[in-house]
Amino acid sequence: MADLQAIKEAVSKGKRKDIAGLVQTALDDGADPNTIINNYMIEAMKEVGARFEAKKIFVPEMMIAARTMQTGLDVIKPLLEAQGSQKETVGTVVIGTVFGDLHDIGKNLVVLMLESSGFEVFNIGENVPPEKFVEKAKEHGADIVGLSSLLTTGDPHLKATIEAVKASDLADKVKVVCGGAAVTRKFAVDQCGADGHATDAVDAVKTIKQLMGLN
Ligand code: B1M
Repeated sequence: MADLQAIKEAVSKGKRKDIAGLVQTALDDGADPNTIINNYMIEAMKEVGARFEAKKIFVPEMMIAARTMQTGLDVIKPLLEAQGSQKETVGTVVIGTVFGDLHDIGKNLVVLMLESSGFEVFNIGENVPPEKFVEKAKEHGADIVGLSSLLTTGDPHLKATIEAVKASDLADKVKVVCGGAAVTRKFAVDQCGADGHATDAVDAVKTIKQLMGLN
């Protein structure tokens, strides 16, 4: 019988050795991969963030929790990838985490969801300077540039990246979509001129499809 609470606890407590088995058992018992991710793993990471903020845990514990989540995601990944494997490419996305920010789990989830929805995605990594977003968007003929930002100190870099895309000759070809815990719609869209903002990976797919006129 699937013990989804045990998955949440394993991520939250950083029980990396247990997580793959727990996730596999849950999948074998018929649990929905998206439910495991959204209702248990991401919730666990929110708890981890709250404990970090309250100074009950520190960076190493946060890191171990992140690695545990990643190990669990690796079990789910092939299932989500298979959902997208038969579809034709519906658009091209270049995505990265903004300069100064090394958080990658949320961005990688967005990548997974986009790929499973038929997008070709170029994941250009973390700590990405504005000019690299522009360069890679040109190189890959992107329809969308996706920016992920988890730190409030990333705000100026998010703004600089949006400005760099809008100042380039990509401006009328490419739409910029932003997301991540530190980013609000007000800041990204209203103040910085991004074309879209998404709250989670499912919303990212929906927002990008809307911007491309695919809905
Ligand atoms: Co960091 N960290 N961290 N951290 N970390 C946060 C973000 C923090 C909120 C924790 C806290 O204090 N409560 C806080 C930021 C505070 C702030 O700026 N206001 C923080 C801090 C302070 C730091 C350091 C500065 C700590 C330090 O060193 N003193 C440091 C910074 C390092 C750096 O980047 N330069 C740091 C380091 C780390 C670790 C390396 C230990 C680790 C990251 C490991 C990794 O990513 N490989 C880590 C972790 C794990 C977290 C928390 C706990 C969890 C992040 C996560 O993976 N969540 C986080 C607390 C929190 O977010 N509640 C925290 C799960 C993930 C699925 O969610 O990333 O939000 P998320 O992605 C979601 C949505 O946001 C959205 O969809 C995703 C899926 O639903 N989304 C998009 C994301 N990108 C999108 C793009 C889109 C659309 C949607 O369109 C393109």
